[in-house]
Amino acid sequence: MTNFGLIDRYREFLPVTAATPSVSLGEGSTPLVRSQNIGDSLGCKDLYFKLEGCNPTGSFKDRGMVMAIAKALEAGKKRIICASTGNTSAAAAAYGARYQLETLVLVPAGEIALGKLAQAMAYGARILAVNGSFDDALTAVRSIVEIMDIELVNSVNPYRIEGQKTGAFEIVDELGEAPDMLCIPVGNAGNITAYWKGFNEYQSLGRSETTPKMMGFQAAGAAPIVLGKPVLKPETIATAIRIGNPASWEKAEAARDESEGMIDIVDDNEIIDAYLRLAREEGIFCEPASSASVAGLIKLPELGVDLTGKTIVCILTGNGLKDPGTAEKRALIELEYVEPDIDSVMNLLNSGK
Ligand code: AN7
Repeated sequence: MTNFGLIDRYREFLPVTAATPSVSLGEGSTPLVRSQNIGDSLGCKDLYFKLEGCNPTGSFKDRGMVMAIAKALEAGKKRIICASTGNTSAAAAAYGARYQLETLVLVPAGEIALGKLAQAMAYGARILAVNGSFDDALTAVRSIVEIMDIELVNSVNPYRIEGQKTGAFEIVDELGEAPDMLCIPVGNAGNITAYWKGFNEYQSLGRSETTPKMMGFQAAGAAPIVLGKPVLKPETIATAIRIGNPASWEKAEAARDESEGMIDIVDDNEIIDAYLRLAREEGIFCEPASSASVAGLIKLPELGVDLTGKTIVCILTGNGLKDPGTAEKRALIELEYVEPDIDSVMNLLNSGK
């Protein structure tokens, strides 16, 4: 099959009919990589990272987008729109281009990572940089769809959640059982909602006996769910989750409460420490928002959560290449300039530096 994506793989669990067009960019089936160093240092039995940055546009958003686009095409839509901190816009622009839908993305001006903006440009979307936050952009988009014939592809579109729940299916299919805990970054809260839905559906179907505790993590400057009130000016180095008023707020709380999990805070230093540990101890380069899941996991023992003997999966939502600016600033290693001959190289290496 040339188009083997997640709709083909999980068709029976998705809202797909004979009328739903076959849509795929080869998303899903991402690697579940066992931790080589961090898991042991924390004393967990098994720690895995799900590399959602291996999706076609470099983030988990492709899982939801493929489903939203299939249903938009099925409904005869010609245009799509989203607000985005970057990854949703990249995914919308890619699938929009592939299926010839006019794509309009609203992003907070000056606040999205360079790689994501480059993607939206390359895929040829129309990009409106709004003078405001992601939350302002989403509010605008929700009003626009009231008066324009254009499909909303943010995660308030239920098909996005349907597609994203397949991440949970893949984990259970691969491990043969649900993990004890799932650690996941929380921004607009669509993904934690989707994973919880997926784990529950698989359990009802008898594919797993248990469901995991859902451990969500927000950035300290953008933690409305933890604080219990919207954050008007969210601030964090993890621009993907710089969100002050998540659309799926109640559903995230339900996932937390029903699973007996938690939603907690990680600050920017903890996010960057985890980001560097993932790169330097695991060989995994994810974006800062993604490493919030691991920053949170690293904090759990301090919060009194016992990790001994536990099987844990951290969702690494996006690729590190999305945000070269943060790598340059926070993972900087000085280049050592040298002439291209053996003596110069050896002199430099022996200079005791
Ligand atoms: C890498 O692209 O909201 O809690 O507009 O890009 O489901 O919002 C991105 C969110 C985590 C948070 N990790 O997921 C957008 C956007 C990365 C992300 C999240 C996002 P949700």
